[in-house]
Amino acid sequence: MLKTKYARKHYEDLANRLPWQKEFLQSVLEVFQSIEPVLEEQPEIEQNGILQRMIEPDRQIQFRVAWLDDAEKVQINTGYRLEFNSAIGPYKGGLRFHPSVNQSILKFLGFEQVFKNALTGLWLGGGKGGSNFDPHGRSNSEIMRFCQAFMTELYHHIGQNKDVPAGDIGVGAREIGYMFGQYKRLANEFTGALTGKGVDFGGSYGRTEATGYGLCYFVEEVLNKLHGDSFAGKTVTVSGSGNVAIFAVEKAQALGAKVVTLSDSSGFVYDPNGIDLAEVKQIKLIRRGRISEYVDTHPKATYKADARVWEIPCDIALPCATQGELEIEDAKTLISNGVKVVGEGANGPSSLEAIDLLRDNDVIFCPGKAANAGGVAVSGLEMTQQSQRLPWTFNEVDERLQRIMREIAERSLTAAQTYNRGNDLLDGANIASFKRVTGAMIAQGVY
Ligand code: NDP
Ligand code: 2IT
Repeated sequence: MLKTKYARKHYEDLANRLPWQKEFLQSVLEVFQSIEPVLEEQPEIEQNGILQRMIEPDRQIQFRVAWLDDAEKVQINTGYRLEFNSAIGPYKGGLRFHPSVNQSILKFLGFEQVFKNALTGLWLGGGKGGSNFDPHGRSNSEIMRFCQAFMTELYHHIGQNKDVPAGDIGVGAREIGYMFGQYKRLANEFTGALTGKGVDFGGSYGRTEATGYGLCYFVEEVLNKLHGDSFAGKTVTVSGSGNVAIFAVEKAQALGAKVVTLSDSSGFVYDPNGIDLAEVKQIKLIRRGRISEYVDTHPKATYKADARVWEIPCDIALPCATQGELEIEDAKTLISNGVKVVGEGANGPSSLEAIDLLRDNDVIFCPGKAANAGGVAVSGLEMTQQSQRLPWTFNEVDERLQRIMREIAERSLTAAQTYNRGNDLLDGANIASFKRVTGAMIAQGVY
């Protein structure tokens, strides 16, 4: 638990005030636990009320989204944008369309985003938004009408220098395209109020691949630095089968690993010969199907319903689906099967108990706020290119992404070592990003 009185008081106040916001409370506790040595060293943090200001979003916007389905029936969803912290740049973070979206999940994601964005070294504040809309089974026209209705309200709150949303679960290039079209119509100007756009209209090459590729660059760097090792020859399990998972598989394979699993919310596939990514892209990106369809064309692979991929032995585990997908029992299984690295492609996939157990067993734990920052980093590069009105090549973006992921690893390890936390990447990432945001908040005065 928390040792310093200041951190404990504000965590307990939050837990008493908002006990139902479990996801948010977990992420606040995790950060507070890491940064306690900084509180002791810098009394000005308490004097400036930084912790209580940091856990209260600058602004929480909630709105009705009304739209017509294909049967011309009125459908109603709730839309949100949480503008969390703008100390180091305009609010920046994804939009999630999933039935589970609520205030607590968005607060946890927005809070994480503040620190993640600080780690990239770019000028990006933190925010998150979305809707409880479920895109599964909806026609293309329904998706378009929903996106347009959603943007009709969100439009009032965003802008290239104010708040710049992007994709997340359920929001990819198609949805960003529809939302950008609606934004452009309403604003009557072509500005970069969203990232993840098509490369022909203000988007960056490499944004689609950035989170998955960045995750692998980060894991490769850390493996190299800490163990003189790499992906080559390793067995890797990946969960999820969306944007992050697919491009994590692509890069892990390119770096010489054998990836043997992918999953979705219904179950997972295990292919002992290694996942055939061309087939996965057909199923997921072209047909928008389910991962279970993989076994139709790959008879040596197996599909298991209602189960998690972590039961399959691996050297490197990459959770790339969603929060709460790697719990204590999963961590025990991974450890007993000899896992060496857990790299979080998703936001908050591991429970605090699972993280502690992994760290206690010398598994290299790469926290999402560091390991999956490649997506938002390339979003930041997209903003730069749009301001310059000059697109960069894929290789130029990819080289910058590699450099940013190496720098995040370096910043996290240096902070951990400076505060006597050994090579602990979670504490290091939290400390490095907290110090950057804190410094900016203090410099800008109380508001
Ligand atoms: P996608 O919508 O492309 O894919 C999500 C995948 O996760 C799908 O396979 C989906 O399966 C699965 N999934 C979603 N919810 C659940 C659930 N409750 N239980 C089990 N599986 C689930 O999203 P992304 O790949 O973009 O995002 C994945 C994760 O990565 C999220 O945590 C996101 O916040 C994080 N992230 C994304 C970034 C990006 O650039 N897109 C950047 C950084 C982090 P199903 O179809 O069955 O729902
Ligand atoms: O969680 C994340 O970092 C994202 N969904 C990407 C955010 C962004 O603005 O690109």
